[in-house]
Amino acid sequence: MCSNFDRFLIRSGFTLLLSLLMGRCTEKPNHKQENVAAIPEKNIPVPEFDADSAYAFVARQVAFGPRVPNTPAHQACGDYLIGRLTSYGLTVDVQEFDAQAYDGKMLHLRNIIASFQPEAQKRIMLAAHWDTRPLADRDSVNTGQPIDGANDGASGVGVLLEIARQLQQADSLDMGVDLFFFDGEDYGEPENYKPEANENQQQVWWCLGSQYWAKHKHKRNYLAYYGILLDMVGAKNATFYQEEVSRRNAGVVNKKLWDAAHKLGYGPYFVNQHSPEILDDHVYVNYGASIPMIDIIEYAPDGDGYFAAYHHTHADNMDIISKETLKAVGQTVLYAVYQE
Ligand code: AHN
Ligand code: ZN
Repeated sequence: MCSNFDRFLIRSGFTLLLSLLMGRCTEKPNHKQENVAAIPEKNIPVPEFDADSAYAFVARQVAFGPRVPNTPAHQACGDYLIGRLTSYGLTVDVQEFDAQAYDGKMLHLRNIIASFQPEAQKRIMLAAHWDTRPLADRDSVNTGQPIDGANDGASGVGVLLEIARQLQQADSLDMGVDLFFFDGEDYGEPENYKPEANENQQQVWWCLGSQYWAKHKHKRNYLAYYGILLDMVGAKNATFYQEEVSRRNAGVVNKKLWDAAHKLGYGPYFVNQHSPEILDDHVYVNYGASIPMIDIIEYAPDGDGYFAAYHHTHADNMDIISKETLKAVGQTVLYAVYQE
């Protein structure tokens, strides 16, 4: 029997029943399975996702310091991302806007959108958030200090940058790909935050960039076939479960990605079970922009909530980043894109 039900499960008896039926309490997966090269049904060769390159992109972001909105590190990292993406021949749109934070502060934010083959009708959306959390509210020390966000932020961006680099040579692809780097995802209120009596409680303080984009698309009538969000995709021995909002809105996409991962030998990372719903940028893409988007996000079934112990602590640094995990996610996403 499961010993520690997370608070999401406690909140929802239905989810609890469902996850018990789905056998959520099985053994931890073994990550040692060998990778086998696979040829997608379309027979177009899929480029090799270079995990060393992705890792270097993660380290480069961390080297700027925490990418907290309104700081020089945040500004410098945003400029770096725009420079990299432009150098790969992509068309880069930058959405600059100000958004209010839970504490009343005005944040100066940028969503960065890099497009491969911008004229193509059929498009796939890949996304990550590039900002990092301004505090370490799940740590026991220095909780007021910002975190490195090597996994929470930089890992998804690192995978997207490596995909951007690979797309340079993608002359066999006949569709478009848009890489979204959302800002202001992780500026949500602290764990123990007590709202002011007069505070508007309807406002969600997480995902400020995707909330803005859903209301102000970078292109009028923008549409994509589907989307994939990457969040915390670089930790050692990470496990990705099919998250509930993703399943509800883009179940077919979930299946496509999990099937691809298993075919490629990454089954131990992509567990064929469900995880509870999570508030993340895909929520606003699904419900705000009506584009089906899944979230590939680490789920720690044995943790005391959704996330592993490093989450929103100073342990979220380069020490927990694994090239193998970056490879599993990056190669799976590339494979899925090339299958379309
Ligand atoms: C909440 O904790 C409400 N949502 C998680 C989304 C998130 C935070 N992803 C990374 N950091
Ligand atoms: Zn976070």
